[in-house]
Amino acid sequence: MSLETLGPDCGVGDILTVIKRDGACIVADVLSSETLAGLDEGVAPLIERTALGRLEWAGRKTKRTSGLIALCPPCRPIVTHPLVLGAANEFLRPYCEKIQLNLTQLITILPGQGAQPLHRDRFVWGGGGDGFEGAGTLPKHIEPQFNAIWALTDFTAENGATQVVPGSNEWDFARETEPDEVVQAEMTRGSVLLYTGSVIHGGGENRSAAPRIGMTFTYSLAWLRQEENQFLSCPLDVAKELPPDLTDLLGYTVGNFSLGFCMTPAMWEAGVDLMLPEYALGRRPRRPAAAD
Ligand SMILES: O=C(O)CCC(=O)C(=O)O
Ligand SMILES: [Fe+2]
Repeated sequence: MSLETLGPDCGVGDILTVIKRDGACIVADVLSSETLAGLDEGVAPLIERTALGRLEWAGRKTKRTSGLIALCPPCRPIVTHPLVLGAANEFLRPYCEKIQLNLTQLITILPGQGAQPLHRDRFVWGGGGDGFEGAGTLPKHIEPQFNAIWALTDFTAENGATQVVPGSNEWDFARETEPDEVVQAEMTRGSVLLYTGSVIHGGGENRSAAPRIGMTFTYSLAWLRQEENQFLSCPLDVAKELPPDLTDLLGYTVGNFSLGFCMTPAMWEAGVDLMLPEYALGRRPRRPAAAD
């Protein structure tokens, strides 16, 4: 078993075909060398200043840098990359009216870091197994999440390329993974691993002498709580300067109908009568809301 790797000219439909079957696929060589150079410049000082993980599960020789929308301007256009955002929208559309940005994180796996326990990301919303035991979960037929991990270094079997269990998105949650069912997402720098919230995966062991750097942006149904609180990670004063396609993804818009309406003190003072988050950014909503 292996992960299917699509070329950079693939379309959303090609991605969806593989993702629905395997729960994951790689799109090779998506980012240009100029884009990668800009990202390197933006992320290097952030990674430098990020502390090592404090929990075994997250990795004590792993650095996790979140808050990327506010902290790292070169990351912003990657979040709205048309191919990945198109695939995220298409994959999640059966379960929602809108999608949102769920989490931003640089994952720097340093030499000597062991493999992360295998897991399903969807269990952040509750559910069984793999370290996320808890009461309640989303019904299995709802796909809550679509993920991208962009390779900022090559991802190799030695340096901790993400481990993935293709097809496990269809498994019963209780089924155990056999070692020969695990493959690694080996890919060149500038490629992206796409995978669903339901597929079993985890960071790989870094047996090399250099860090493995992944930049992950995950997307979820806009009616779910975001894993990373984007309103605190990217507060109003920063969000005001960002393009609407990005602020919509952060959640500075309603999730549907009235979901996520607001009345800030400034909106109150200004006598704004439509309680839509766009007004908090000093903008008019792009589309009239159903609540008008
Ligand atoms: O770093 C990776 O390759 C995957 C990390 C991951 O799955 C996670 O932190 O949830
Ligand atoms: Fe994960």
